[in-house]
Amino acid sequence: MTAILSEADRKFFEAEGYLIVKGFYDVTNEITPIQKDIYDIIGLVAERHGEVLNRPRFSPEQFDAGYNTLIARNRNYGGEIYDLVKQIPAFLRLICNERSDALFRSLRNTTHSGIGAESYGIRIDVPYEDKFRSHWHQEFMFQPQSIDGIVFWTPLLPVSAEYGPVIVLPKSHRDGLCVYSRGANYADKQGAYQIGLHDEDEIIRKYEQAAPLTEPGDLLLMDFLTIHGSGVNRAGRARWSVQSRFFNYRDPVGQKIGWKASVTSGTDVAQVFPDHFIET
Ligand SMILES: O=C(O)CCC(=O)C(=O)O
Ligand SMILES: [Fe+2]
Repeated sequence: MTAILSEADRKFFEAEGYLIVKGFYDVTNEITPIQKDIYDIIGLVAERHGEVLNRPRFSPEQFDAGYNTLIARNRNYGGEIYDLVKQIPAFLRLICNERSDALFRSLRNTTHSGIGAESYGIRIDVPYEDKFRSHWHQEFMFQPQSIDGIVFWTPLLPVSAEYGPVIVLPKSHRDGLCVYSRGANYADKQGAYQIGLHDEDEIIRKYEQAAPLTEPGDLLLMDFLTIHGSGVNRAGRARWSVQSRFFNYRDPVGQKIGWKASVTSGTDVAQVFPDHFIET
């Protein structure tokens, strides 16, 4: 497990706080099996609700056939599918595969990597739906495991501009953990989604924006301190993507706070980061 990344890539990641690794995953062996199970789960959920779907046979290009139709009939079907696809063995194999782990350990020069509880999943970003979009954030505020953690993000379909790729603010990781508030800009949102950057506009204005285009097999890495957010999906189809995160048990900050679980698992980040949190 040596030389997973070129020296240039490694330097780019350190300097910019993100990196695209083209073709990191083997599409046929690692991505297609996930797509196949998603296709079948969509069918099984439809069946469970007595919904008839007329759809083409499975193909990697149209693995989510029927999803749009189903959520148009009842949006809750989408939520059911969202929870179920995280339990696909091929997905779990992908997120903890040896090469990803080795890549993390080598980037962070550590012997002890971890994957936080509920720190991984498959996003299904439905066109024009705002409710579940991730607004600007740094991962560490939502996944307080180690400050040097890294997000691994990979698409299940080709993400062109109309799909609203993830927007990254290059070099923002260099300025450290921002101050956040709850119940300000995002007061009308659900639970963890209420937490947002304090003085968001002012902070975002300081950086350039990058929205890299990706296709199945490509890997987007983001430093846990890099500010990023969801683009707006204007395509006629949901943007499906896999996210997972590794943290470093050897990180002193993580050790001090006790490698906490994610906000969605119930961690109260206002308590974990009293100096980085304003309650409004
Ligand atoms: O896919 C997105 O829109 C956001 C992804 C994200 O915030 C993450 O993977 O940490
Ligand atoms: Fe994120």
